[in-house]
Amino acid sequence: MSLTEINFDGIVGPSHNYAGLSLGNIASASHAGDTSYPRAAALQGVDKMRGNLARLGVQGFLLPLPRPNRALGEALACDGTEAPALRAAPWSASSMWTANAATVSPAPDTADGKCHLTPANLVTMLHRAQEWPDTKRMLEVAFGDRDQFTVHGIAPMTFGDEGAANHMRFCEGHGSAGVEVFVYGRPGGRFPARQHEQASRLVARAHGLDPARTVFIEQNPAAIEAGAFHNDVVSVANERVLFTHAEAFADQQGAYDAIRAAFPALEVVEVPSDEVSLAEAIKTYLFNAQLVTQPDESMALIVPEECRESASVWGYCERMMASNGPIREVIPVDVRQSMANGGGPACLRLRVVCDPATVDPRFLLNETRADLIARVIATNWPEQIDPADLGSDSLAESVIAARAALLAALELPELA
Ligand code: SUG
Repeated sequence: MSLTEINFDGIVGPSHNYAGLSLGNIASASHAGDTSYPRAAALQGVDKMRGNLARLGVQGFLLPLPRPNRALGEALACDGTEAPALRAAPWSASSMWTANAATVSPAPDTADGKCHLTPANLVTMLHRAQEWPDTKRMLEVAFGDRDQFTVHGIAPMTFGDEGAANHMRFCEGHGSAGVEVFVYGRPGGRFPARQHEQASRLVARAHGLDPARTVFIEQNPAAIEAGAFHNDVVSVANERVLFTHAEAFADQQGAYDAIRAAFPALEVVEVPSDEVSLAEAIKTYLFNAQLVTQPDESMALIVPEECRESASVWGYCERMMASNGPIREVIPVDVRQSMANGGGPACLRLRVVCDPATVDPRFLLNETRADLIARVIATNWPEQIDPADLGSDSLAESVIAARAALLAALELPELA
């Protein structure tokens, strides 16, 4: 059994649009009303996956969920007179950000030696709270081997849970026992704190984590105020390395101390505010990066293209690459369509450490499948969507047909 980290990217759905639905997500708010380009968005995602497949040797994917969600439209009594934000919610393609699909605890961390997944309830945002039933069904198919995986029910709706975006794992190597760190927000600020402490704690208990190897940390309220609606907008971890902005946590030194007490090998790469301001970090999504271990054991940081366009951020990256630190390579990728809704490279992936042989192979990428997916997208995904189109019958037909074509091509009738 060889345990490997697999990144499962969300394929961008055919209804990808800019409706400004996420309060506290600056990119989503500032692009509200813009025309979106679902075909280009999904092809950008496929290109990112192809790059990572070549770089890492393994890559998974998750499928877009059924949209428009008629049940939500009916529950909202949508009849054309409702507010545009309500009309848009059943059309959201937000499940592309699979870092919010679930929290994952790999087998070496859990009491029963299985990999545990808890789908996130995403209750804070209406358009995201509709995701979990279909996400759970899909996870049960992809990770259907009951000897290896347990897919749990969601946390009760009273406790907001946003999944892996607020979860970090430290370990010597992906296959060895890890220390899991849960980052939560304290409510009461200008923007919602989407990850509640009680949700983090109950997920840790449900997964059977060892309390001595589990750490709970409060996110810096100032970071939430500045637009870091998930912790993965201001920090990312891989193996022994924490790459973080200096203002990510409520008590920065206390956070390092707490992680180090459970994981003494911790190596912190802290980006000081006078080199990259919190605002610039959030604008460029420097930390919404994929910090990955390459086959030669070196670490690379896969960042959005936007990082290269910022003098302070790219200057920092160049100094980091020239330094003796653990991150020697920074690789920009173009995910601009997703970025305009607040989703960088790290939002688009869910990390699962497991033996690839135990995953339903229909969710694993290879070159042939990448070509197939790209072809279905190029033929079926709408080229553009204006938010005023949402609600139209003809758009609904083409979005439904596009997803059906992808399920047929990938032979996944269970998800229909
Ligand atoms: O939940 N954007 C997503 C972005 C999620 C990013 N995920 C991570 N940080 N892991 C969100 O705010 C925008 C939808 C809209 O405005 O139409 C949106 O849902």
